[in-house]
Amino acid sequence: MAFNFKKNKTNELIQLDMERIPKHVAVIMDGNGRWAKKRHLPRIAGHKTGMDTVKTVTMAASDLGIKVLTLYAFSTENWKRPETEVNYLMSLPGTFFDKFVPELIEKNVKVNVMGYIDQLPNETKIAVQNAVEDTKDNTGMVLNFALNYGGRAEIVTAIKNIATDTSNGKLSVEEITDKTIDQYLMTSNLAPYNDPELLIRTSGEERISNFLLWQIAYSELVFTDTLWPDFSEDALKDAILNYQKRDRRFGGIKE
Ligand code: V0D
Repeated sequence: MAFNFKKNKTNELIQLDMERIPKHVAVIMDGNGRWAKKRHLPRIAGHKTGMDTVKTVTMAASDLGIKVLTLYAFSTENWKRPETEVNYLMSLPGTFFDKFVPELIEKNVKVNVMGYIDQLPNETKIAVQNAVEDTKDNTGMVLNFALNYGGRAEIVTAIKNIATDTSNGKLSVEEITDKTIDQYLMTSNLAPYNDPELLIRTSGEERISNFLLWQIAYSELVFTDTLWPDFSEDALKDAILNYQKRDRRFGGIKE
C-alpha cells in the first residue's frame, strides 16, 4: 500500500517506499551543453530544454511528497562562460516566471532563491523577486533555486557574519555550535529541512563543484549519466530508489 511500483530500464519491478521519500533533494543540473552538442544545436538550446525539465521534475517531486527541491541553476564560476551564453541564462528566470509560475501556484509550490542575488542584472533580479513574491503564500513544496551561489562563498559570508555578531556581543564564542552555523547559512530559511538527504548530479561527473558543502555532510550522493534535459520523473524515482537501497547510519551502528 505504501509502495509505488514501477519498472526500471531492464523492466524489473521496483518499489519506492513512500514512507522513506527524502524530504530535501538537491540536484546539480549538469549536461545541458553536452545534450545540445549531441544534436548539433547551440548550448543555449540545451538550457532551454533544461528549463522544461525543471518543470517536469518539480511537478514529479511535489507529487512524491518531497518538501524541498534545491536546484543548482547558476554557480559563482558560471560568469566565466561566453557572454552570449551568460546573457541567455540570465533571461531564463523571466521566461520561467512567464511560462511556469502560474502552474506552480496551482500546485501550491513556493519559490525560494539562495545566492548572491544582488549581483544579478536588474531584469533577472526582478523576475526572481516576482517568482518569490507571487508564490510566497504557497504552503506546498519549496522549489529552491541556487543562483549565483557558491558553497565556499556561502561559508565565508557566514563566518564574517558570525564574527561581526560575536564582536557586537550578539553572540558569544562559547555558544557557537553547528546549529549556529546552520542559522548563518543561506539554507537557514529551509528549516527544518536545511540539509538534503539526497544529492543528485546528472551527466556523469562525480564531483560537488562548490555546491552545498556544509549541508551535504550526511547526504547520499547519486550520480547518473543521464543528461539534465533527458532527466524525467522516472529518473527521479530511480535516484530515490538508489537512495532507499543504501544504509543511512549517521556514523552509528546498524541495528
Ligand atoms: C539553465 C537547467 C530556472 C540548468 C535549467 C539564471 C541551467 C534551466 C531558473 C530560475 C536556468 C531561477 C530562479 C528563479 C526562477 C527560475 C534558472 C538559471 C538557469 C540561471 F526565480 N531555470 N534556470 N536560472 N537553467
